Amino acid sequence: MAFSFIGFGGNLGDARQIITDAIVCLAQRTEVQIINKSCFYQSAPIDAIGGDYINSVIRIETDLDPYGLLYVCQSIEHQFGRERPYTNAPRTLDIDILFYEGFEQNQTDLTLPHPRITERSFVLLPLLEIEPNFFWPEVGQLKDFLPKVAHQRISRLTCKNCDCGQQIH
Ligand code: PH2
Ligand code: MG
Ligand code: MG
Repeated sequence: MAFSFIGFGGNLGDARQIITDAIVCLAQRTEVQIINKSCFYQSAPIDAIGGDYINSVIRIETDLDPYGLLYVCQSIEHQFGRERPYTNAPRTLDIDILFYEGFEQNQTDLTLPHPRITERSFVLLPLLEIEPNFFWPEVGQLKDFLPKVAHQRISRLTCKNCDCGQQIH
């Protein structure tokens, strides 16, 4: 059993609903347990065109190996109509494995940890919401990277089960 963080993003269609449904699909897999879910965040597109994104991060525990988990994530993307006409094109659903316990590699089909975690507020803020002291030996405390992304527009959206909703920056 390993823990892993997974990031969700989308900027086509009802992205909040799509991400909610995609998390349900993941939770239905017997090899995946959802441990924690962040709120939804609305973020300006980074290195991409199109409308604002909805983003969220979850922590899971899983019996799947990294490639097994990648396969499951890609099949859920496909199920929700993900198309890849060009790099960073607007999308209904993007599911990225951000971190997989004890696993590091740099391959075109799967690079872990995700190479841009520390550069993107839409990953850092939801991840730190559910794991405020996340420490990654090669990189250090994740929260130390927040000042570098402070210029990226993002706001936490109001959820049903928490009293969030304040503007972050
Ligand atoms: N995903 C990208 C590129 N840019 N920008 C935001 N705000 N949110 C995303 O999920 C996102 C992005 C490529 O996966
Ligand atoms: Mg992505
Ligand atoms: Mg992706």
